Amino acid sequence: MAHTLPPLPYAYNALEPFIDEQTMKLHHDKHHQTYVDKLNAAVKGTPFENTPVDEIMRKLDTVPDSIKTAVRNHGGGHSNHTFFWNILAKGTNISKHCEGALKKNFGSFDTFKEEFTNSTNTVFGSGWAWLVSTNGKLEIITTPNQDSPLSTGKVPLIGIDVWEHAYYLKYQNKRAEYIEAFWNVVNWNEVEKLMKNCG
Ligand code: MN3
Repeated sequence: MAHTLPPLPYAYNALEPFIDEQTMKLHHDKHHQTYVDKLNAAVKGTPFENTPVDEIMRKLDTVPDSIKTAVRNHGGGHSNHTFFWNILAKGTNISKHCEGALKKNFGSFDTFKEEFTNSTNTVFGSGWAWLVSTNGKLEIITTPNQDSPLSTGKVPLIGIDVWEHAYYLKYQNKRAEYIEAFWNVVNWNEVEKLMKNCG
């Protein structure tokens, strides 16, 4: 079965005023759909047509060279955006467990937030910043374009899309304001679940 666009797990306006309805509509229905369509075009007639996208990204080095770049970009786009929608929600609180893990790895929640914000601000051009787990150790990384942390053996726990399409309608060139607003829509319940799964 071909890859399909998962429905947004909430209404387009659910993250207002931090992420606006119009951006969510375009971002999900147009940008994400395009990644899905182009991934399908690339993997048509190969076993990767029926492989869950996260699994494809984990074994990207087994993808034939002729389609590897397309799969890296569009499979990455599909995987990253599916992840992104799920870690967004308004009004959740960070759990004690989650806060403890961040404290252990970064010294304090505030230090983590500052380091994550700084890393996100320094992404040059289009890309993502992530909180990932690497064999249980938490770290902040950035990836260019649509590269997936899964392809380097990391488990994403938080991710922020800093492509201009993610914020330009509302924030224009003010990426720092978008990143500041992002902290209001981190779905800590989901982050907690992901953290527990990776130990
Ligand atoms: Mn995007």
